[in-house]
Amino acid sequence: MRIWIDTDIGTDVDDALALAYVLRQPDLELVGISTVFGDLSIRDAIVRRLLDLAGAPPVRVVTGLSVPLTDGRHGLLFGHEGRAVLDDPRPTLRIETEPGGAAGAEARVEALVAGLDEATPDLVVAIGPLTNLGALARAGVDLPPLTIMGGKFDHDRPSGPWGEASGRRPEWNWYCDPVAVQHVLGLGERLDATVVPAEVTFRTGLDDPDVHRLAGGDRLNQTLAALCREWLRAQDQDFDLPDPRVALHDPLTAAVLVRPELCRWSDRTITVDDRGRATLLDPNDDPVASAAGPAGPSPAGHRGTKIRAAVDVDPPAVSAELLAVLGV
Ligand SMILES: [Ca+2]
Repeated sequence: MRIWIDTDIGTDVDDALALAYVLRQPDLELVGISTVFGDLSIRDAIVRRLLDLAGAPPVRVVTGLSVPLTDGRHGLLFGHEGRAVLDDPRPTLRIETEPGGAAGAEARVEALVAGLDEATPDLVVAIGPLTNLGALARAGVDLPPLTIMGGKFDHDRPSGPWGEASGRRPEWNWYCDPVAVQHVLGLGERLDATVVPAEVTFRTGLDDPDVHRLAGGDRLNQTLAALCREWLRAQDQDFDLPDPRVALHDPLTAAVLVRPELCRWSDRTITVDDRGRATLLDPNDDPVASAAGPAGPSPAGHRGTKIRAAVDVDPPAVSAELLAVLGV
């Protein structure tokens, strides 16, 4: 299966773990990568460093859009990005205008179109804010089938690093650029999307012995272990979170391409509001759907989009699959 990854690699360690998984999973062929959201010089450099550490064959890396399509949202980094993998990284923490202005943005969208056309992926794994894909949808470009990490459909199930209080907080990727999500969902019947939402992904994780196993592996795995520890340190010291952990949001989203049995799946009809809060429009008798409560406001002219969503996961099987493919 030919895979393109669209990623905000560098903030949470899970994008790096997903990239390594795709590189080492023999049933997946990585044919291209695009970066998105914030200081992309840092994200591009991390991609190239990990490709080098993996001894991967040359693969195209396309620099995407730094600034969300949504007014008032900015491209954000937190300051720890690049540590443990780059020499002396100095990320720009906040980007409010697209580098090169409108012409720069247009050139990067054209580069994305050209890259996807040449790479002919069977599928795009979208593991960051949907800015790049939303810009393509807005430009009328047909997208390959998507597998997306994002959204939260069960708002009553606590999920996320902020614990109980985060129950009604939108999921990060979709919060960062809700207009981009609306453009992607606005493709309607032209969209073939599988979504792995936060209430599922937050149940997965690597524990300390797992990270220790990575540290005993090859250079790529040693770097992944160092990135895991940097992410745990950032959660503890920079974000002051009570329960730092390495959740496997993005590796799970990649792994279901070859191991769909890691999750239980259901067809859904969803909409996303202007804050990035997802709502199910097909409650039926499903306990997950009915827990989401009444449908929220729909974007103008948008009556919901059919997707396939993960609704349950086997967490130990996810970490076991990741570590097995990474060879530790
Ligand atoms: Ca990500």
